[in-house]
Amino acid sequence: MTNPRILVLGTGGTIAGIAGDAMRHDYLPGQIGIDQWLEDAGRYALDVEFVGQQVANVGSEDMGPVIWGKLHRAIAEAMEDDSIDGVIVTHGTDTAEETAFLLDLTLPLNKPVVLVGAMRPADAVGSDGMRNFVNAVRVAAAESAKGRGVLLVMGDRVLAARDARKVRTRGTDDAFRGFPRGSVAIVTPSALDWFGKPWRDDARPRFAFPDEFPEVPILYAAGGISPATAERLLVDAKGVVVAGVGEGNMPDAVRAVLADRASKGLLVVRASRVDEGLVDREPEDDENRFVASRALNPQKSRILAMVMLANGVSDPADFQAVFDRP
Ligand code: DAS
Repeated sequence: MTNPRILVLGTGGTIAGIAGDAMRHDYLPGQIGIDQWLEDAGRYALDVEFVGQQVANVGSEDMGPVIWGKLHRAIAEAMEDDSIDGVIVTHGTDTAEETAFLLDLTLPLNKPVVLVGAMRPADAVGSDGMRNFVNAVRVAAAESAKGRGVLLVMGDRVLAARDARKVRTRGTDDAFRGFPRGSVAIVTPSALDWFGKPWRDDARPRFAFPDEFPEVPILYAAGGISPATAERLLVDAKGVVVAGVGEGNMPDAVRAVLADRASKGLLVVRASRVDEGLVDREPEDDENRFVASRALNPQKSRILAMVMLANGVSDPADFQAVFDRP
């Protein structure tokens, strides 16, 4: 029996970062190349064979369509390559949830795909990167990880891409949580325990990867925010996601601007600035042609909105059906 062969795509982030000293005075993301990283990981005798590819080496605040496109192409090829059993993407934690969700929506997924990052640089006191990576290897090499879409491994937790979100800027054990399902598994270097059965019975891509990403800004609602702010934000926009107060609410004057633009074809998604904020449809959403984000936070609502717009979706009812899908 040969060992599983795992493709590891490096994009940078803190997992590949260097602190410089215990106080992180000289912190820089994306300093360790994937070859060096995999050589270091080789010390742990993981019974897998690694194939490394440096896709980028950036802080994930600079993640976007160009690197997304490179990741999508590399992983789609790996799905067709019988010599690859699973894929790991090392990624900054700041936008990992967005990349994971985008790939979850647009990739063929007949093998495990796992995103992993770190809250502390590789040379920091209490660094978490290599543990997270070894955990990710256990998941990516597991037959039981198939049929679960793209997964994110952080802090001994396995999260579904659709649920994953970064909830803390510091700390290693609970920086990420899954909403609404919580963790779908617990993983350590020596064990992987799933909390349920696979849920993706169709390995085909749900949507085509966008040739071009439409402009979909996020309007962060707050007390007294002006309709003029909304108007300025909507220049060139094909859609807008509202990080609404409470359950996707906004000042009446802003709602009026968005309803007017929605009547002319703008996609308007009501999400919430509240963490773990479920946003369900309101009666006036039909009249306003608004879409409710349900369990998706604003940044993942934007990913879904861009993908659907790029795939030619235009009817609010069609958008809502996909936001509703667990
Ligand atoms: N350096 C930030 C990033 O690249 C944070 C991190 O990776 O944890 O997202």
